[in-house]
Amino acid sequence: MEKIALITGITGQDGAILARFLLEKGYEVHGLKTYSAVPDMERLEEISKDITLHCGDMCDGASLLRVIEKIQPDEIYNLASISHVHVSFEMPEMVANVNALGTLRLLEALRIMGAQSGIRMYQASSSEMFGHAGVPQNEDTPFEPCSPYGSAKLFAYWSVRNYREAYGLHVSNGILFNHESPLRGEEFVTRKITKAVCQIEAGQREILYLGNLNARRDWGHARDYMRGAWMMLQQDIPDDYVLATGKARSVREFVEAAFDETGRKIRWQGSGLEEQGVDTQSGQILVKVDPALFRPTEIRQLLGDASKARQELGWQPEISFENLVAEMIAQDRILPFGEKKKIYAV
Ligand code: G4F
Repeated sequence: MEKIALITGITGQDGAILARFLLEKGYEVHGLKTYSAVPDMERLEEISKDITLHCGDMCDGASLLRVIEKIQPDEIYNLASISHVHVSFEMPEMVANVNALGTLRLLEALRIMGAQSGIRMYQASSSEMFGHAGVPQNEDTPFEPCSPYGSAKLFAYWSVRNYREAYGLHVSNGILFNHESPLRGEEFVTRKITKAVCQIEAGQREILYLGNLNARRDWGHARDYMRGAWMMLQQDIPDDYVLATGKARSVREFVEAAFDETGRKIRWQGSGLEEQGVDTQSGQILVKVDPALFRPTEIRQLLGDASKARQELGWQPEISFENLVAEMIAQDRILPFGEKKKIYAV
């Protein structure tokens, strides 16, 4: 019989990628969609006929229970979140409500349904929870979050573990390091870079402004990571797993890789707020630093060790960093001027 999945946060990058993955596996896919005056359905356009959306919100526990009772899913993927770390410093209470209490509300709904319902839940936990912890980071690394986003995600993480132990629920945490794709929102650094690089290539823009160029992240491809999320729920025993590539690169290196795709080499000159990225051939200044883009506290480096997922799930990333950057550039090249794109066959 075909399995039924419910995805919260289905309109985001991961939701849209996971929905496609599950449809290909023959699942009946449902999504929770919050009310919005201007619905953000762009990423789901091509599969809109194949999925069923339900109105509900992570801040409304009754709506979560109602949707779960109605569709009786086999698997729930909790991807709903306010996911921008910088924004979490501006709206910490809202972020805690959605990311922390929202997960608690979902767990309460599962508790009411009872462990015998057999529903399995995946929680989108985040490497942001590691914060200032030393690298490499794995399931045993003590968390040291340093943003309201990281703290909220940590509350959700522990709630999942607590409900698993206390009520026997089949709930698992995926501790995912940064994962990107052409569907990534333009407010995140990778997509901001690839879009700007394509605009510069097309002569539509001169300069890319960035914040902390030294920050290092372990960047993988969202398609690999959503496959890993699914693999977690296929385990008989729920558990927590890190998904990561095991390689960290700086924002500066991501910039270089993106320009490289368009045939430009970047030379860095100056330091701190005065640092600039210059085209080695033309001498044109292409990258500058904008202090407004710095965060009140910043994670210097995230670098994951996914040995457990490799050994127990048989998971490993298949898409290289170079191919990720190339795919993002290729998609942003299609329409570099911000028009609506039809790029979602990822
Ligand atoms: O792309 P980012 O905004 O991602 P960040 O903060 O690492 O968070 C992402 O990954 C987490 C997993 O670790 C998720 F939980 C979270 O939801 C999200 O998906 O920033 C990456 C790095 C940061 O260090 C930031 O300070 O890039 C640095 N950065 C430098 N200039 C910039 C910019 N980030 C953004 N967004 N914009 C800039 O102009």
